[in-house]
Amino acid sequence: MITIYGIQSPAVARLRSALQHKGLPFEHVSVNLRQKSEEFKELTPAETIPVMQDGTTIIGDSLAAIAYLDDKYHQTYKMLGKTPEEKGRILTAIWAMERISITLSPLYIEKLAMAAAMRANGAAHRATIYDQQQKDDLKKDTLYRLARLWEYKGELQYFTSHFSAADATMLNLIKTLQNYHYELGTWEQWSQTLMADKHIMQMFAPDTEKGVREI
Ligand SMILES: N[C@@H](CCC(=O)N[C@@H](CS)C(=O)NCC(=O)O)C(=O)O
Repeated sequence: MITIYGIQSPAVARLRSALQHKGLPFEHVSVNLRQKSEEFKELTPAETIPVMQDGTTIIGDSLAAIAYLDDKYHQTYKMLGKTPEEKGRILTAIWAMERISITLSPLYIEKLAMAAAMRANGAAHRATIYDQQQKDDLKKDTLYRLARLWEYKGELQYFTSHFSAADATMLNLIKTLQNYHYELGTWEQWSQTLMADKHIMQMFAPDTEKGVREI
């Protein structure tokens, strides 16, 4: 049985989606990010969720975990493409999205009032709050980058021939941006179409879903 540490978060949803598509059984352990336990910190130098445990293998990044799963369980559904070319395309799209996500973290910190908890966890240097001008600039820049990604995706339904980690990452990003009341136009419609697929939609653990235990 594979364990995912962490449950309701964008990066966790991306990994959960990979396990669901691959048909590999897994369980969640919840993680208290506001007060990180020693048990959690021992799992990962990054101290972020998700962490994935498969037997004695422990991986502390969702994309690294997906790459591991594609290699280790190579007969299962490929989340990073069926060919090296698809893999390159998927990872390029993901990098463009990660570049957006990194700039959004001050909004997340403000919305969830995370600054105090981050400081308590020794992460004060990241507890930044944007002023209104920065928020306006961020929105403009984000919408520009989303338009570039729409061009990059092109006429295809997915970034490649089939649903992949790039599409899962984009669904996460759209959900996050909707929380900040961004108007996303065509991406919003694209997201609605994909989320109508039950198999895809299940990547997001409901707020009520709990891990088998909490650390
Ligand atoms: N690139 C990492 C990102 C992980 C990440 O930033 N996780 C967030 C939640 S989505 C987290 O653990 N934040 C708490 C912190 O940074 O202290 C991955 O894909 O696993």
